[in-house]
Amino acid sequence: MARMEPFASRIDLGAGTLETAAAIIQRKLSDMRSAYADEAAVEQILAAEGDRLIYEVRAAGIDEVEGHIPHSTTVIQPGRVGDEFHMTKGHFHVKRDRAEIYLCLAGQGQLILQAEDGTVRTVAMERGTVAYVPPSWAHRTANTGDRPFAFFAAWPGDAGHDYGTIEASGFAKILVLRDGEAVLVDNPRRGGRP
Ligand code: PAN
Ligand code: ZN
Repeated sequence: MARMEPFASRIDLGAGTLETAAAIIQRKLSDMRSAYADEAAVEQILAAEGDRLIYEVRAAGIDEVEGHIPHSTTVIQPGRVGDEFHMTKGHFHVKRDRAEIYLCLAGQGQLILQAEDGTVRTVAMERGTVAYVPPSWAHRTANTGDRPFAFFAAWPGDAGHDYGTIEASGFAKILVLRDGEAVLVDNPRRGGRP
């Protein structure tokens, strides 16, 4: 591996964002149409109000190769699509045995994890929560609050990101607002995606 100069970044601890980022990725509702269970709600939002920013990832720009520890911040805007909370696309790591660490910096949300056999778990996150994504769990985060939900993430450089598995079948469960509470319910579209 080529020698790399040491460096430091700054995180705005109020907003929970990397102030200087080598790469910024914005995910809008139109980028993740198939991620939400309520297809009609997606189309209704796009028609009525146009596109919507769901989340932004700011990455430090570390090479995604073995030995490095890439890291980033993610900010998910508050809101819902139908009754499903705004969330990230979610992914497995290509190398399934690569873990990850999340540190919540702002807002409130849930980390939703799914094992290969479809088992789903959630971990509540608020400022100061360090959440561990163990090897072999797909992971996504959802904003369950009314402010932006932000967290720092660091993962092994050779983990890789497999979005296709989740895009194809979705998570077995979705996080929705029911009677004022965030609850996990069966995904009505699981396995039945076009
Ligand atoms: C995170 C995620 C980030 C955005 O840095 O990449 O929160 O979520 P998606 O990648 O699912 O769009 C991470 O888990 N990296 O491995
Ligand atoms: Zn990951």
